[in-house]
Amino acid sequence: LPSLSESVLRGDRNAISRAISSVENEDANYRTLVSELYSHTGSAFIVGITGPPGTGKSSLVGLLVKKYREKGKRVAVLAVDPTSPISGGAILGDRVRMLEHSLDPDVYIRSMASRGSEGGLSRVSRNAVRILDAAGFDVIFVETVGIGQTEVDIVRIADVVVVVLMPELGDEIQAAKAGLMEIGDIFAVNKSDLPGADKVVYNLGTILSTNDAGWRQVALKVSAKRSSGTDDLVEALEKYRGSLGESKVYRARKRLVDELLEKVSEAIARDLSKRLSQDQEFDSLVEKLVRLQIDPDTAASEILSKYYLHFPSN
Ligand SMILES: Nc1nc2c(ncn2[C@@H]2O[C@H](COP(=O)(O)OP(=O)(O)OP(=O)(O)O)[C@@H](O)[C@H]2O)c(=O)[nH]1
Ligand SMILES: [Mg+2]
Repeated sequence: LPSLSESVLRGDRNAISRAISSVENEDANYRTLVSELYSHTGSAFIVGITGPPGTGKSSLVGLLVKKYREKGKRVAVLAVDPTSPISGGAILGDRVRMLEHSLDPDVYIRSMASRGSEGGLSRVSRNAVRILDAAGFDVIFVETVGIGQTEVDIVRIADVVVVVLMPELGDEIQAAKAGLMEIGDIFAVNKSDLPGADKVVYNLGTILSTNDAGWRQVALKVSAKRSSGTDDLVEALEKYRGSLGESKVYRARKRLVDELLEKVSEAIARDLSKRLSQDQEFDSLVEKLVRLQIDPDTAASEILSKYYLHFPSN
């Protein structure tokens, strides 16, 4: 019998679903699974789709899936919902809208809702993307609602970030306020069938900038309702992908450095607090603090040096 990871590598849908559930629940097998699949990742184009609630992200993803299918690409969609409960209406709605793709064996759609610890969803999404990547999907769309500091840090998962806005939001200030200007590579002003889209694109145009890899942010008008502008969007995505070149490795490296640092610091913090809870010296330092016999910084540096760590100097 082939192992779960072997079945994922063959693109077996059932296996992919089971594997994603495994990383979603962080069950007993998930680490083995990710370690077996990891060397098979790295070839998918990971497209993050974010923006305020209701701007048409899912509708646009549906159309993008269609466009990439026409190019013969295998496409996966991961809809990550950090707020709604497991059976959230929005997710159900997304499923219905995606129904036309549901019979296509080269399209895989999965919704994930928030559960567990903080930062857990980013970790889970990252691993879910790895499974889809290893399963051979050419393009992976990751949809998240972007409202300022969301739990899912899409920039740290995706190769490119599309921010979806709409005219009804008022003006580009909304995007700036929500911190979306920094994370977007492409701004898609959706619902351009409604009045005001040109103004939003125009205003965005005045605040677009060039990132450190030399990519100039672009703003374009789309309408998921009328299926207009999506060719331009695909073209922008492909242009972006083409521009990545060597910097794809550079960006991936940056993401991995972040991930590794995060993992190690989390582990240190957890391990340390476990040890400190059983450390009598810690207790006596607390006692001294209470009696004003030592100040907090000195106490911290004492306890840290005991564990071969350093209190950061300013
Ligand atoms: N007029 C108009 N309505 C649109 C367009 N695209 C999407 N909508 C509508 O906007 C609503 C939200 O669309 P979704 O695709 O669910 O938006 P979303 O950004 O995925 O929403 P959340 O995931 O809940 O944040 C739906 O009622 C869509 O039918 C468009 O181009 N024009
Ligand atoms: Mg949606």
